[in-house]
Amino acid sequence: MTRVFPEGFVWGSATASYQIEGGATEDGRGPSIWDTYSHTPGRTLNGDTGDVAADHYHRWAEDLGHIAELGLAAYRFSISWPRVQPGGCGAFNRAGLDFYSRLVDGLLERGVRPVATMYHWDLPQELEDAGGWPARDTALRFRDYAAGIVEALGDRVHTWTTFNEPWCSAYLGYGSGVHAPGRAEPAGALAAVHHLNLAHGLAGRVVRELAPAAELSVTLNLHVVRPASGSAADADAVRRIDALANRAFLGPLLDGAYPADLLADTAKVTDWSFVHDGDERTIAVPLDVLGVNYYSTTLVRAWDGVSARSDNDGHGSSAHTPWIGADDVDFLPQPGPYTAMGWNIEPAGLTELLLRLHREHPGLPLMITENGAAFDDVVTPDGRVHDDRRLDYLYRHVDAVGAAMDAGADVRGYFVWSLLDNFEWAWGYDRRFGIIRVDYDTQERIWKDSAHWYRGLATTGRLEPPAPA
Ligand code: GBH
Repeated sequence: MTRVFPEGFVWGSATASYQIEGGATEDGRGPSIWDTYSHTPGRTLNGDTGDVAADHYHRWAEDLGHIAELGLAAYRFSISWPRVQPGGCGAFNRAGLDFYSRLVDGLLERGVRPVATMYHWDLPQELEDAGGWPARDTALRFRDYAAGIVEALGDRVHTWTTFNEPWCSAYLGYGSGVHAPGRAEPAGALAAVHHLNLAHGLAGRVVRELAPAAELSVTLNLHVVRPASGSAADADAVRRIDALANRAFLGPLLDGAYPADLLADTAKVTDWSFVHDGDERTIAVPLDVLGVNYYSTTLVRAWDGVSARSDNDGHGSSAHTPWIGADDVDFLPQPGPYTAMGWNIEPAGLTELLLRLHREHPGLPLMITENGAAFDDVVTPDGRVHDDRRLDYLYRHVDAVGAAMDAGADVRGYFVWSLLDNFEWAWGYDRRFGIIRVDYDTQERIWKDSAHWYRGLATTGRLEPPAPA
């Protein structure tokens, strides 16, 4: 079936600074927690680092050409905090700000809407040394950083997104430790949740003041959590994971308060005294649009304490759980098919998620700020990449977005993750999410079949089923 998206629906693609830029020590950039982490033996697959990545720091103009040729209406990128403010506080680095200023101007010249994320995981190392996100001061430093970049780029940026997936920063960075800075401190992870939320509120107010014409958003990786059975115990496991994964952010952001059940569930870990009077009001700065990243679903059951556990919950190589205070919840494998990340492919979960948000927060515009898939791509002798499975994944998820819109969800746009193959965090360069292939020996960019297909979608707004292979 052909699906026609409304005029003005925004088609874009997304990247993140540490994953594509390289230029890790150039023009005054300071170290981030991901430089430290990736250079620590054993932390990333094959010891890969973002030192060079897709060399976007030098090839940005070529990459702008690809964005324009794809016919995209918007480009979502992130600003590297240590590139523009190397120590995380004090002086800004002119050369770093100029890089993003050129990028924004280049997008505007090509008629592409700049969507800037302030923080996609690359905290200046000096701030981590001072305590990182478990420390309240980091949120205050973030406000000053936000003021510096909004002053420099201001209204030229169409949408300011404060954070990308604070869930990952808090729980993977400080809970399970499979992301930088690699700490496993349950109470610290919950403090990080709060300080990330607080930093969002503080920075949001800066955007309102300094760039009143810009839109304000935050991007969350919300979880679609399903129970293994109809039992009351499994329903309670869903409730608890939903609290940690979703409502720990949606609550303060949209309802002005942390959910009472979250505080009760985690009372053994912390008393939440890091939440000061007035913080929840600060966090609830009105949003213009909520960014939603979606990849897969989560299946849970209450663990009976006896049977073997599946533990399919993103522990990775870590012995520590990201699910603070929920050690007795078991994460079950799902039926597949899977992407190269081992994530279950389930487009209906995206429709379900969008309709939940529509139901619980009517009137809040939504944007899919990431969706995409890693597969093992093969380059044919004539230099093509027939990435049928990625193309099919994208087709079915865009269709799922359309289905949610048919049912009333106010979705404004869709950004494919990712424009380019890039540094996939703990998985290094082994996992490829790009619609454009990067040859890491030559830095040559090659359009995969999915890129050709996406250009058709972006330029017509018509979603056609992929031609059978
Ligand atoms: C996004 O994170 C990132 O924003 C982006 O930088 C990254 O390249 C892209 O996705 C692809 O990975 O722990 O049980 O929830 C994805 C967030 C968090 C989704 C961990 C899958 C694993 C299962 N991911 N989650 S669980």
